[in-house]
Amino acid sequence: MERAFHPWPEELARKYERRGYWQPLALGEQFRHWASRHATRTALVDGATRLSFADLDARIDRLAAGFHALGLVAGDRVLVQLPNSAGFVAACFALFRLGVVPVLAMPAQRSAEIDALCQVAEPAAYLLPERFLGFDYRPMAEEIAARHPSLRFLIVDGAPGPHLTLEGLERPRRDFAAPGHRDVALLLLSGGTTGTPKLIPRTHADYAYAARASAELCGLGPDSVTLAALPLAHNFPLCCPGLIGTFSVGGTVVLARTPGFDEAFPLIARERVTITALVPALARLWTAARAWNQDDLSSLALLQVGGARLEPAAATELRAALGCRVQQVFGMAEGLLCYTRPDDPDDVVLTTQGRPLSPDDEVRIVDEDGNEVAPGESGELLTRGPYTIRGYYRAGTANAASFTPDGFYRSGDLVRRTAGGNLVVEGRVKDQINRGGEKIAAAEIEQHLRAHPAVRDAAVVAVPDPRLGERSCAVLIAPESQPGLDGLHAFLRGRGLPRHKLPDQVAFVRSWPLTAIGKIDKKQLARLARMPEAEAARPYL
Ligand code: OOB
Repeated sequence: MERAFHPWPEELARKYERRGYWQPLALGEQFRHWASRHATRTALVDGATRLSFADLDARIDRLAAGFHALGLVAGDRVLVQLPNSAGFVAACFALFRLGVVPVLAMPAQRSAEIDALCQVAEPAAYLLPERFLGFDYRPMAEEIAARHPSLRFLIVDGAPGPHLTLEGLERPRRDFAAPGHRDVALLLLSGGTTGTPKLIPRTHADYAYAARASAELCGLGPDSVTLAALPLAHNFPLCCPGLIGTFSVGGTVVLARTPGFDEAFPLIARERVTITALVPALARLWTAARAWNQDDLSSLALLQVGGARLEPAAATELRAALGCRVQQVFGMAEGLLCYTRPDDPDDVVLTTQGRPLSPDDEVRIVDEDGNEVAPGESGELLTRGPYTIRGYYRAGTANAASFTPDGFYRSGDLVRRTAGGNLVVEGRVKDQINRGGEKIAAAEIEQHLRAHPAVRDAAVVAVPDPRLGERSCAVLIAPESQPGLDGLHAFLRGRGLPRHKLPDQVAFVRSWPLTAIGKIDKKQLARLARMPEAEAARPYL
């Protein structure tokens, strides 16, 4: 089996501990510590359910005992595909307590991706909702369990059926040996650039550090109320500072099932939410809704926006529409987090993506040959530091493409540094589409398209889009018959792809334009996809 985890060099690990970044506590014990300090305060609001820190801590203990009774042991993996819910939160921390590693899948993911995750992570259990947004997860989970012998348990958060339920697992509290703080705590999904998913092993110590330092940077305290609007399986609402950062200071986390303003605005008004995180595509929708929406959003002090480029004009409008400060967040599940600071001047907040969180984050901006560019020039961002991984989980030789020999992560983002030290994201060199903050690896979709009987070859490119930032266009060579978008969608759904990975438009070419070294020239294809005729061929948006 490939190496699961690439630790930091010992000398650096000791330095991060000496500097207090890495605390000698696993996340489950961290929560116990926070809960003892803030026992009676409200930790979590999920619909009509309100849990104090003590309530949540007790539920986590009962669930940990339940997972243990199933025979799950430290180092095992459990696939968690739950929407934002108390069950998600309690289950993750229960797994942290045992040293069992949650693999966080998005609720929107479907069988092709879940299959691929199971192949890499070989989880022992799969935690799923009964239904969410009209989709019944149980038949999908049953099919997946039939294909992956590692999966011993399907655990449903919901009504009892033939499967175990999360509630039914709970057992009386007992003590377990806590995992080490340098051990892997959880596996996050990478946006990816290849046909196979990459998993990001985050340790207890590094993840807790990112959450605590982010909470401090954002000025969170016990009176902070954080709305988790984006799916918690994403690093941004989970840890930047998100749920974990809010818990670390005794604040309250309010859960929304979906990030739409129709659900979020009434929650902000009712719970007096002070901070939340969004991607730019949603920020635009929230801005537009304020033209007529009357909910009282006066409690909202800080709106964080990240995951994709936020245009300065959109940032200005957002601030005016919601009447709060805006913070740009340029982050990645692999680690590095850049933030504009709450007291930064307007031009920094509106036109840059901020600067690194930690004094020990190292950033290099390099040209194609790996040489550092002149100050102010743009180049690829490479980074390493106290909460940036040194390798993907079980990725073997693929890590050589994503990390330099001296441990820098190659982000694939093109950035430049302003004179004030802030970063501006100018583009990317990775073959990815950033569709409203959801990352799509072109190679993954191309691989599926090539399986279509009429398709000889396929390339997927990004097209600028006013609502999503970018949408996807499939460019196909299909000499015999040209499949329409409807047919392609049906085909790709049948192969287990989720809605957001289906191409938004399709175009055809007879042969590929090639670059000087003979690669498919995707820049040319993107120009083709932007032409009016191609635009007309996109009924789906
Ligand atoms: C966040 O994490 P991921 O892992 O889904 O995606 C990371 C990539 C970055 O490499 C960059 O390409 C893009 O998303 N990105 C941005 C951006 N923030 C992320 N591009 C332009 N402007 C920004 N502000 O997306 C993520 C993780 C933690 C916090 C926030 C976002």
